Amino acid sequence: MSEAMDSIDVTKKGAALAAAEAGRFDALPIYKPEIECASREDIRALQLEKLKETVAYAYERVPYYRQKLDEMGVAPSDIQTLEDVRKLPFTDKAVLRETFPFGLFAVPLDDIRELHSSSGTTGKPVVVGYTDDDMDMWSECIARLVQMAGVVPGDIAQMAFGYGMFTGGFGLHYGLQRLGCAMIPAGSGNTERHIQMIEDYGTTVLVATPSYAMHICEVGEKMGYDWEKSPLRVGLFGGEPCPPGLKAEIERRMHIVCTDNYGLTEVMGPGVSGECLAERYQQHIAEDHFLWEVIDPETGEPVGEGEMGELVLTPLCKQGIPVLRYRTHDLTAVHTEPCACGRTLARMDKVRSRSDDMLIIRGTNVFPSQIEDVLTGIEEVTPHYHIIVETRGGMDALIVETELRPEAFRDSFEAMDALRARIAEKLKGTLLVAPEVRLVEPGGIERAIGKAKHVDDRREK
Ligand code: DLL
Repeated sequence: MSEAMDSIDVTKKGAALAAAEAGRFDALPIYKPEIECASREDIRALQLEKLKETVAYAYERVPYYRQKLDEMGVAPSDIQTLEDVRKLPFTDKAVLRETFPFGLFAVPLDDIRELHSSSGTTGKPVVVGYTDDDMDMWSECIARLVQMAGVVPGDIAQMAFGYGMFTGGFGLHYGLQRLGCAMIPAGSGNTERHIQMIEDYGTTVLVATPSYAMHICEVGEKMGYDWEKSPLRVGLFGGEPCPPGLKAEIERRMHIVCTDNYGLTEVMGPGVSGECLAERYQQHIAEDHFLWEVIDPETGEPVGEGEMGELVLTPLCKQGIPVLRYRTHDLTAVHTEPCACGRTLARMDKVRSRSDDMLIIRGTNVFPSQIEDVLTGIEEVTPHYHIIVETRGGMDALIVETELRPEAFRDSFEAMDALRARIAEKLKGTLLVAPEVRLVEPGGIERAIGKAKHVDDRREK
């Protein structure tokens, strides 16, 4: 532990979190300061060098990109500045599906050590492959972000993501081991056993989707488990949006510090960005491995610095599958001013919505995150909700199911109806569409053990 830690009161939370709470970010170790704290000029120079290599590599080795660039009249040597990335074609999920399974691979299968895939709901899955070097880079990106989140070597980390083809389980597993943690590969599900293991093995770090962490919290409370006395101190969340209200509720009820990390299968899996302990609603991007752009999803043109748009990522020097300008559909804004934690890596705002999860209800655009924000501001209901859209008499009908907290439950029909009307009114004020609100009894909304599915669009197509 660094000398700067000596003056800090180390609580159950552990030295790293205690330092963060005291605002002593100088006392927190940084995994790779030569990159994470490099000057913006050095980061951009490194990105340019790697971008040139990536484009040449994709052109040489992937027939799809060679053909695409030839059609566009672009040669790898045309990439002379970072802005030249705009000369390159976008890649979207459809391309990865059309080339299923190995069409975009740049190396023979002999050189692939691991395959993962993302299922999606329709069509073929997206398959990605990692070489030895890719695996090494993946583990390092995650080691960096877990250290950023207050995890330290010697921590005992319990995995509540599913293993298997999902990138979340193995990705975090390798990265936590790289940092020097002991892994408990519990996997998702069997919630009571998770709680028992936290107690028996002295687990200090829990890796889960925020939805599943909330469920683990509730099941523990029902079992009479005292989270305050639990050895657990860090929650590493990812794989789905983590609204501020949900995060605050989990932190309060489980007595842990939670951070969020982001990534997607097509460009690597988890490890693209992670939240530090200073700036709690943004995530540092591993810019030495990912070139980011933020574009207007309609026009494909870049938006101004710090403005909200769709995140586009180009992994830099990934060997298994080089992907150029991947359109994530995730909406965020990126900021480059220095962070109090000492890192200079750009920060992206937490992803709350995707450009493709917008619902158009009777002509009005509605994002599920807007509904979530209204509900988290109402103290009588839990963070669990479900949105149904159906066609009634040829019109769109929006139904919001929200779950009552046990203490908010009243015997009187009038009291419940008044609450329901108040929630409907608040939602209408924000969405400009009148929803039907259904109050569901405590525990009545199905819990997710992975990513929560909040929307059920049953409209006639
Ligand atoms: O969810 C990778 C991952 C696993 C990241 C575990 C972090 C932790 P996919 O299954 O391909 O990969 O889903 C990727 O999930 O485009 C986002 O829409 C969403 N997503 C992932 N992490 C976050 C996050 C993994 N922290 C898609 N916040 C992405 C918001 C997230 N959305």
